[in-house]
Amino acid sequence: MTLEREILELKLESQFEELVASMYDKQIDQCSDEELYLAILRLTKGMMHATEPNEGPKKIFYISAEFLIGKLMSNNLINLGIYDKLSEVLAKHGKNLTRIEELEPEPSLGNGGLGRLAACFLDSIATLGLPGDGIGLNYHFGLFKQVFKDHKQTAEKNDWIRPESWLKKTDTTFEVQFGDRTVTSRLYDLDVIGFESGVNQLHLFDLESVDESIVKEGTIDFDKEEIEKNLTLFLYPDDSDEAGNLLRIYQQYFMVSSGAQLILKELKEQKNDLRHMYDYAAIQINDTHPTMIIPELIRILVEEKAFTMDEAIDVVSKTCAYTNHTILAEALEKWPLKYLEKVVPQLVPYIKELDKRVRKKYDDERVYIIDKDDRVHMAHIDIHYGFSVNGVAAIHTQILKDTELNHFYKIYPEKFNNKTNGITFRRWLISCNRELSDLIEEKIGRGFAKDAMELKKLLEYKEDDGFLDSMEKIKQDNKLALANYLKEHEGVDVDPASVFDIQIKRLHEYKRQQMNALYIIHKYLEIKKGKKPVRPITFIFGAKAAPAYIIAQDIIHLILCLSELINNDPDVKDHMKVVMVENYNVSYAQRLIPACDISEQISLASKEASGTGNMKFMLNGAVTLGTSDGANVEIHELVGDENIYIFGEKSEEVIAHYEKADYVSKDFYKKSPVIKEAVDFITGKQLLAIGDKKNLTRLSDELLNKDWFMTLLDLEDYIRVKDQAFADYEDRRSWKQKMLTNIAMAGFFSSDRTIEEYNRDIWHL
Ligand code: 26V
Repeated sequence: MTLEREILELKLESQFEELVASMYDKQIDQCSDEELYLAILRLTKGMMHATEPNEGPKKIFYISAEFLIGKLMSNNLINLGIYDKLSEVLAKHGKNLTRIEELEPEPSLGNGGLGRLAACFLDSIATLGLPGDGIGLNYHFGLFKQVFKDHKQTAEKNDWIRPESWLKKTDTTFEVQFGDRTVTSRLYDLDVIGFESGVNQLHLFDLESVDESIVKEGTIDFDKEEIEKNLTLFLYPDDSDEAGNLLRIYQQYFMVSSGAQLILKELKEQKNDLRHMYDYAAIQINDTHPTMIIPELIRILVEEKAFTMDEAIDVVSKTCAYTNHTILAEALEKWPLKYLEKVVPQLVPYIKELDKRVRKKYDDERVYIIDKDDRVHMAHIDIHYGFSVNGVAAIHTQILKDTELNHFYKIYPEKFNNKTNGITFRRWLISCNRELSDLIEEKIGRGFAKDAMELKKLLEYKEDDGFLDSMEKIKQDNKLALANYLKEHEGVDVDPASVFDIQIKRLHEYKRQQMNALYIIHKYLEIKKGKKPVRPITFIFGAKAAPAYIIAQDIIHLILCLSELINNDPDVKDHMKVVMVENYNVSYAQRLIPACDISEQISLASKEASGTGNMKFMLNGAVTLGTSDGANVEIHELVGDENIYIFGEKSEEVIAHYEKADYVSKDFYKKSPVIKEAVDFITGKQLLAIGDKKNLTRLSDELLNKDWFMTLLDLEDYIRVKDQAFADYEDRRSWKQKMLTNIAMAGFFSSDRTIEEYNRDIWHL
């Protein structure tokens, strides 16, 4: 331990005691957990405030509609280097830091991977000592809170903001002008502390006139037209109708206008020459949601800073870079021009000008910004008027180049680059699986916390039974802890000696939770026929579905009905259990991932841009069962055939099915008795006795008549390979070696590596 650290730790105890005394006039042992939570919050905020900011000549602004930061206490304490000491101090007074942390409300400022990636990136940017701030929105109720009623998902608001929180209200306000009104935005800041490094900021803008009371109790319903009151209440409100879509555009412009004003204000304060903006700032546009920052910056430079149009376009294009996170057509934003005319009429002439310039240069409708139906393709603005376009895993970037964005790739090959996603090991190992992290440290030292590639050193222990056993013991303890938690929170008994098979991610047909459900039906029927698995299996799901996404709701309904049927069937319940956890979120992920044996990554090949859950599971010693999609491909390359279970058709084959339109799900149903039996079960007597006929029939019809994401195509291969994985699990020594290889090879997926690449190739800070 360095002298500096020793002094810090010595001081910490007295500092905390004094703080508690000054706040409550009590000693630590006399305080409630709530009181201690607030004291730790104050201590941590104070220490972060006192930490040097990361500084340098150029700064990255990461602008994103989502920052799925999760609870912050543990992470901030770890990054400040005081987690263990504080834990010890509290324990001395009979207090438990883990229990205290439970009191922290979890903000849900993101949907899933895209938002969580942004949060991991902020951690890595700060850890690498790079100057870089996030820009986003301060949604009061974030994404909804999921509550199950009658085996269906219902949505309630998640109010996470308390009088005392990590948020710091600032004096900075901006006017944001819309076509039909002007509102005021106020800046709230969150300190982002790097691991043993400096501090950056997450800037979250809020609507000054926001009114929480317009949301009806126990729902997420509110008047979508009351923009002055609702603008920052929810993340991505229901976009199934026009009012919802307009609200999204209002939100996006609110973020972009506030963000642009903030960036220009900073540049001015530092007396930087706007004509060389790109020497001082890079703006990373996280998916298309913040795209309007491009025309907005151009507009400001022209109208307020006396730039010519050519100059403004040139400067802005050299400052902005775009990350694509999906190839799903329905997720690529195309706003009707008439919506933009209503919400942001001041941007429309600029968007038209940008389109005109494209049309003058390229005689190809596919690259126009405004299409023949007067829809504005947001990604096209980013690609033409940004200097970099990146995908988020090798295969994803390749698909962008070869098919989805091929006509752009032909014009701008130099702009395209890949940045395979990553995760922060501080949260996804050190914080969520302290025992494993300590075991690793015992063997190879603590270097891996900052240089993740050091994990490779673990390969030396592949034949070390002592080490393999310790690793297995930790997994077993984590499973037991999860089983207890599930008992308490979901009211279900699971056997900690069973295999834990986990699929946690947003609910979407392309992610194919329905295929997993069909496997479960198949297994259930086998057990009923007397074919019992050698070891019981626990199937765990966690997923929220967009409220307006009907089939996704039906899939949740199917899983919840299966869970009801199976967990109560006396012939079956000792051999398998199905659990769908309620309100899956970051904190839940931190409990589930360390306890997982088999990580389900079963998207239809070509559809999952990267996935990041796959990386978190691998790092915690789970073995992947997956398709050749997203980052699974890179995991496969790293760990080799022996240490992963890959099945299903490859992306080229899938893409060819779409091109030829030759996939007919009914054919698979007719040809395979196993498939037929499983699909028929969805609308069979047993499930209809539990569930809702309308939902189950609709889902079954969808699978038989459309099945756009080709569930039945891969089902038989999925069953075969999954059964193989369960069989191999019984060769305990070799399974432990698979676990070890996965952990040891996970270093590549550190978000520190990803951010180093962004900086090296794109930002040049
Ligand atoms: C958005 C929407 C919005 C409208 C309706 C349907 C729909 C479907 C998907 C999306 C996804 C938006 C982009 C996204 O979240 N992509 C995720 O980004 C992660 C981080 O790069 C990546 O790991 C995931 O594979 C990718 O799905």
